[in-house]
Amino acid sequence: MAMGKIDRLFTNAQIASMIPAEAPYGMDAATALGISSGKITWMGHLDDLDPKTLSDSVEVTDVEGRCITPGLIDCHTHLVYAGNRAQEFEMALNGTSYEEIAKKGGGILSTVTQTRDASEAELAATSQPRLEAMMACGVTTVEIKSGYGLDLENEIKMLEVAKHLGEINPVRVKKTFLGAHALPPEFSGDSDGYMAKVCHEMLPTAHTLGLVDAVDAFCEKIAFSETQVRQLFKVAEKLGIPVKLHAEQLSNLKGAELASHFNALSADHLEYLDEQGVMAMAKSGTVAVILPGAFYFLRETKKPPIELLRKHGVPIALATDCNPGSSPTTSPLLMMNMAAILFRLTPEEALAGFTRHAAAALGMESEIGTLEIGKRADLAIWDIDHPSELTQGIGSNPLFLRYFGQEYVNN
Ligand code: DI6
Ligand code: FE
Repeated sequence: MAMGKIDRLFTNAQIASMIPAEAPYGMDAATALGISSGKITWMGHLDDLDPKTLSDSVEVTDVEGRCITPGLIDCHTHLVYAGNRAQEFEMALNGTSYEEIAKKGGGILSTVTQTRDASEAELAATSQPRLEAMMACGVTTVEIKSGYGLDLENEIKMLEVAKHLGEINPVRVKKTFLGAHALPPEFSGDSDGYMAKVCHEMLPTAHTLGLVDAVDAFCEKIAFSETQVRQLFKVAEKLGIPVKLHAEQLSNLKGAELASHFNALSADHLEYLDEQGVMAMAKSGTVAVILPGAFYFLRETKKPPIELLRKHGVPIALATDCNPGSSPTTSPLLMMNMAAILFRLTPEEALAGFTRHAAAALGMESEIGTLEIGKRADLAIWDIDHPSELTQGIGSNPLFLRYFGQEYVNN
């Protein structure tokens, strides 16, 4: 066998491969799964397994009828930050809007101040428990954005911390440069000047340091215009870095169309997305990343156009958007429940949103996101009878164990 003998075998499982097939959840028939050197190399029935393909030291785990899904992928997070914004939460409950808080120098900028003040070690230490909480929910891949540094030194510090967290934890971290998240106070009144710095200094330097897997921006009236984002995306294109965009979260600036024009991996939030934007995304294969946590927390009432996304065949991913201001959560499972209750996603769509489609939103669909021969052995094993239970529970966590590559992690 080209990939080596099976060194790890899970038996007696219900395998929800999430491969699009006629069977719901891709639960075709396989009840056992074999792994060699961190990759899936065999799926089927134990009776059909040729013992010669097993390594002498194979470790076998009988999961006693439990459900195996692909490890969850959180494709949109701002997990690295310092401090918290509980006091703004209180202001919001007293009637101040998110936009008003941002204009008063609160919002994103208050996290910027706290993040700038933190050392690399402090930032890593304060972010680590959030990553642990995600792993405890079955997450095996997480995207982490910069965007609370907003200058060269601090954006790089954030990306270094994200990279470091991926090195010291059994989880895959993808790093996204979000220098164009908000206007830093020192550039007040000069957003073009800041965007020029982002384009010509910050992004190229972070890229040269190998810290940028994708480029993101916040296209919104309180952030950056379509023209400014276009400028950034042109630079990303030249550097060969894929793009994604916070688009149509608070208003419709046609961000999704712009992102699609640059063949973006994803356009995210999308509450104010219209059919033209949906069609542009369908054409470019851009994934719609829906963030129910931010919708819920900001008490938004305009729902993302799920029916239009379905109609035009745009893949729908879900993510936590883990951040201190608009979505303070580390629970993909809670997001799946919210997506079902608030937006009427089916439980199968919700799970696809944290597996197959999330992989596509990171440009990693050939490596992760489904249980298939040749893909990484990133598994979540759940103490449930059927995968619909993952979406039905409100804040429950039936994770039995998580398997990441060669490491066996029992949470
Ligand atoms: N949209 C959001 O919901 C987050 N960023 C963004 O562009 C909010 C981030 C924060 O408030 O700290
Ligand atoms: Fe976000």
